[in-house]
Amino acid sequence: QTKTPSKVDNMFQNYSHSEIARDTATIKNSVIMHLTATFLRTPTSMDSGHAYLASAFSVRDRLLQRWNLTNEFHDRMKAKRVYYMSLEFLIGRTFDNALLALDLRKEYGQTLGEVGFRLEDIIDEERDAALGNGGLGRLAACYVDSMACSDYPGWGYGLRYKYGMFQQQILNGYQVEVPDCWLDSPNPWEFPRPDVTYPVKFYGHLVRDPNNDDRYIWESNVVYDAMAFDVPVPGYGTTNVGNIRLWSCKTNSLFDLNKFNSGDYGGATGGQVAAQILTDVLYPNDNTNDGKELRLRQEYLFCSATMQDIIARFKKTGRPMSELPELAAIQLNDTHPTLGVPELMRILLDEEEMSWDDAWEVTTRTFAFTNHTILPEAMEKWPVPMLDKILPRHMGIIYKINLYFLQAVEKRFPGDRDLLRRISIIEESNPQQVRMAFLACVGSHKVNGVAAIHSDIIKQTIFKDFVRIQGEDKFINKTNGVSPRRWMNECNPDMSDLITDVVGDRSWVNDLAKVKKLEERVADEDFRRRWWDAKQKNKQRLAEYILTTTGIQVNPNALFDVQVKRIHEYKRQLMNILSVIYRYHCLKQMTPEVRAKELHRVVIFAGKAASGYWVAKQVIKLINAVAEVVNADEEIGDVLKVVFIPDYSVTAAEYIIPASDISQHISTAGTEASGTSNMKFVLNGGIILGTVDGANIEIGEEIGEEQIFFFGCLAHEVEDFRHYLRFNQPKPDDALQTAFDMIQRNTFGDGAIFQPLIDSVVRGGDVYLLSVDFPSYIQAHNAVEDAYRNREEWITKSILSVARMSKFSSDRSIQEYAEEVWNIEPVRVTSCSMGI
Ligand code: GPQ
Repeated sequence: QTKTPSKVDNMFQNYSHSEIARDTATIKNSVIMHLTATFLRTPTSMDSGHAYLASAFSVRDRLLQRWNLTNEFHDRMKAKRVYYMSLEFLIGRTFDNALLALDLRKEYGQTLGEVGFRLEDIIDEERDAALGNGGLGRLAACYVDSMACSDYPGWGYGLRYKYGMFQQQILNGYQVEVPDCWLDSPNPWEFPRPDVTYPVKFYGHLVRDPNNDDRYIWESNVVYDAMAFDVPVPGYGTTNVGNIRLWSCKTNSLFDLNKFNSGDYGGATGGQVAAQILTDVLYPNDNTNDGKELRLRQEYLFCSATMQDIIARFKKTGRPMSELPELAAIQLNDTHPTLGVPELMRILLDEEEMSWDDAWEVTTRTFAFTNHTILPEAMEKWPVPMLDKILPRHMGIIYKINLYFLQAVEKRFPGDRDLLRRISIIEESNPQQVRMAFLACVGSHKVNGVAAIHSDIIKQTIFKDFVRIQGEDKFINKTNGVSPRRWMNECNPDMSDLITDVVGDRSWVNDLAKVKKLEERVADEDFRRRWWDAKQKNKQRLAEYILTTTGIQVNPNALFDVQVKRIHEYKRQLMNILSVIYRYHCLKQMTPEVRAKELHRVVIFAGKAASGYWVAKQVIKLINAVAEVVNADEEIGDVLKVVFIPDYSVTAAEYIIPASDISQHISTAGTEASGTSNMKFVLNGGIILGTVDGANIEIGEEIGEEQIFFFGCLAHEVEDFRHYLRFNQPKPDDALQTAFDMIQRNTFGDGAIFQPLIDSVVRGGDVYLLSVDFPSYIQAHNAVEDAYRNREEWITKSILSVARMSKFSSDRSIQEYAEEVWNIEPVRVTSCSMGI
């Protein structure tokens, strides 16, 4: 049946002109409607869980209208879209974010108040969507937020894991992992799209097309269906609503009725189990690659469904395949989605019957690649035999990409066999391995790092030869950023209200350059006091959170010293806790009178360790062991408290970050590609204690060196130190030695448990240079302490920092990507513009 376009247009136009009413009476009705009709409850039997669900569904109705409109509009405009491909989206909660974006927070607060609930409690009912590990996944979430808020037609693509990032419990000081069953209750923030489903093949064999040398037919009877779930990304200050499309493996068709009828019940569902497991779990590795076959199949399911979807959408425009790069830009968030490159080649060659050269041109003009680490253990490599078995066609395509690439290089640099060995996409190890970073690089027209220093380092290390071969211009920098919506306006309402007072309105939330105006108020006594009070209130809130999550009572007037991030040796939580041990030692040496004059301090840790990362888990145990002893020491009292907050998450970060006085970003120089929480802390008026690494450097440049405490060796010195320490015993200074001695003397329980941590420094070559940086680290701590004692100086630092941080809005990052990588422009959706 065909539709009459004009009639449909009119209907849609009328609908989109009539934004759903926002008065509290209508809102209340819609909440009650969902309560009764969607959840079969009544107002009398409503608990806070259902109050959340009913309110969320009612907010979602309002969002949906804009969402539909956005997609319809972009389709009609044939706007070029960017597709951000990422195996991780660390979204967190959506309800509060949507309320703020729609400017309905007050109305919903009032409505919920009328039926006896506090908005804050209802917000707390929502579970995090934790489909990511750490910085890389959260960056993806900030980037789709910025695309939505800046009116860029952009979509995220990812996987809908049934179990997200595991929940961390602490038992006897050790991390215990508990599955994150986040989909157990209804999820208002996703839309199943059973009609958007693609078949994805695995295994099988190839048949060559006798009439076309570039073309193969891939025959396989292992075919899984990937089904789309769409997650709305509310734009703030715009009607634009972005989309994250997440794939889930659909298993219905894999039920074997014949086996069932013959009584083989296990066999009947076996195919379903094998398929479903593909999108069951998020791999909990941050900055490490474990090379599991299931992960490879996950990556391919993701890439294949995404590429099929992008091409299906493109085809609706009626334009020839050669014009794909005019309408689609694809960003690879690290190497995890790199199979998208050979998958696009496969579709163009085998299904669209393009020539190799044309297909390759389209592919490289479409893809761009972001590298997020140079840690060797994180580099993705897949054994050739594994790839060949699971994806025979792709292995063939990768061989050919490599062959043509090496031939071109050989032509330009004849006879340099060592160069060819170094840059080959296939590593000549046993077995051979596919180097995914090289494949991503060769398959893309732009390659970028995530902070200036990191982008320089990758040009001098992993991509050095590629810079020479493919030219300097291909390798660029895009310094990361974070969303001011979530990381200021939402998580820090008091500071945000203050900024709004200074700016005159809330437009700074989408235009962070306006915070510059804070500088004018730095000498205003009243303002300074309110600024301090806002921080104190956040610290009070965190103190309550700490009490409920750990049972530890902390004094909100103490200095809050925070290190929250994934637990990793390169991030050096070990160095931090060793300095705490040393501080404890010093305090114990003092007379009570002297000790009473010491600055009171709460040292706060949080973060998860990958399940298989034993050393990181021992660090968690050490932190908890130290906390137990220090916190129980009556002589010490409030002068020093140590807290490990369990189950770090986006939501926990929203409590912790606004409450920090000082936060630590202390990776060995050259190892933290960028860091993004460093930006969040400073945007919330906190000061950084950090190494000269990642985005710390650019933060220092922007806010001024008086506002940041740097210490430690520099990136270019690291190699020499490491070389020295490979052949010489490290020499811990007295402070570090004291900390080791205290552990070994069983001050924190059985010291033998922690001997491997000490050995990693004194016997294992001290790869992360704790012994090198410890003296300057302690000095920096002392400098922080002196500065904090001077409250007026501290407030000045805090205000000036926030005022100068606008560079680190993800809106700036996205604008740079849009202009220099994706070549896309904002498309402002208005209900009127539907008329054209
Ligand atoms: N990052 Cl490779 C992750 O969070 N996980 C990863 O697997 C890799 C990188 C981080 C990186 O460590 C941080 O320095 C960055 O700020 C972040 O990606 C976003 O670029």
